[in-house]
Amino acid sequence: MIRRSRSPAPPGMNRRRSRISALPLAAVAALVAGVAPGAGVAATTKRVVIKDIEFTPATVSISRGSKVTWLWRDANVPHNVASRGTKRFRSAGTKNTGSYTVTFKKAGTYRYVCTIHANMRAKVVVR
Ligand SMILES: [Cu+2]
Repeated sequence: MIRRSRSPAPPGMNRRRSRISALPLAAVAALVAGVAPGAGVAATTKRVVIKDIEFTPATVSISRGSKVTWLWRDANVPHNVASRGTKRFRSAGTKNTGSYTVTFKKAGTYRYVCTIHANMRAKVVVR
């Protein structure tokens, strides 16, 4: 049911309405400006898809404080995510579905593998 106002809209109403609809735009602009605590660069989350016995993309570049989320998309082949060297991160066990997220706080190159498929190698570059 539609409720109609009995009196016609007062003059200036259209202008007031457009000013109100401009408010969310200002909020979006503030988000785009990316006010990140501490660092001057906005934190982001990048995705790596695990499919066809590959990490795609093989290299992701992010800024410090950003995240990488790995998404398991190989229904019939289990995989894992395991860092190499001293910078450690490792997904729990091997699996076929789900996701795993790591927050990278320090700059550097983080190489990782799937421990059951020797050819599955990739890296995260944090600036
Ligand atoms: Cu694998």
